[in-house]
Amino acid sequence: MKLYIANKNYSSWSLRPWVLMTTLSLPFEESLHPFPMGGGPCGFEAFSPTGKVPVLVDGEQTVWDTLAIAEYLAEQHPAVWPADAKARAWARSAAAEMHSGFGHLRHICGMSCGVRVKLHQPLPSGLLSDLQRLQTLWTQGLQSFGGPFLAGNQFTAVDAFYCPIAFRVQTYALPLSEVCQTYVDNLLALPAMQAWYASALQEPWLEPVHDADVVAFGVLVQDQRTPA
Ligand SMILES: N[C@@H](CCC(=O)N[C@@H](CS)C(=O)NCC(=O)O)C(=O)O
Repeated sequence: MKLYIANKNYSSWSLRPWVLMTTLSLPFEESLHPFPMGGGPCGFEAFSPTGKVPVLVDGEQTVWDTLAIAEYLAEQHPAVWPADAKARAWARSAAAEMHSGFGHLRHICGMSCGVRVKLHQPLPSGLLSDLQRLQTLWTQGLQSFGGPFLAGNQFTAVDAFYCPIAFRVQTYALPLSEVCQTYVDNLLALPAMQAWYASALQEPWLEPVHDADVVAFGVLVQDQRTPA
């Protein structure tokens, strides 16, 4: 299988299947295509029907969109979703909620793994309501299924869907309850997350449009990137 992704520093959607496949040891070849410097067409149409990443290619089969990739993988690898039916239904709901929701959080706190940003105070009300919903959801999962992952004791697709949030919490120092911060710390400590982060820091493509978006609601306090 070949997984097409964009910059590890910025591409939150790319991270989801990458961290899922890496953590579950599903073999794949990575094909990374950086965003064009300064904006403009990405050229992803060469391999992606939507011009977006991620895209999974398995022989003759092309699968685009993160949720579809998770379901495609699950057909061959049941460990993608929790074994327990109740946990599985909850996990699918929570992953779908991430897929179509948390718009304020995604807009205000664009992913940039290698930087640290202090958000202007007070935090926008939309961001606060997304954070409240996020914590209600995470706490419910962690308590209902026993942790340390959202739907039980195994890392599954629902955790992969929230991995970009872990990097955002780190970048923007988002305020979370102790239970939710511990979950974030667990995600950040995963070998796959550490590997993604290390690569993100070394990427040579410091893209000005993404970098401007990241400080649209705050100020840059640290840039840990060391472009190779
Ligand atoms: N719903 C899509 C979203 C994919 C997406 O927006 N990807 C971004 C990168 S993180 C992209 O390819 N942007 C390029 C563009 O829009 O031209 C999915 O889940 O895969």
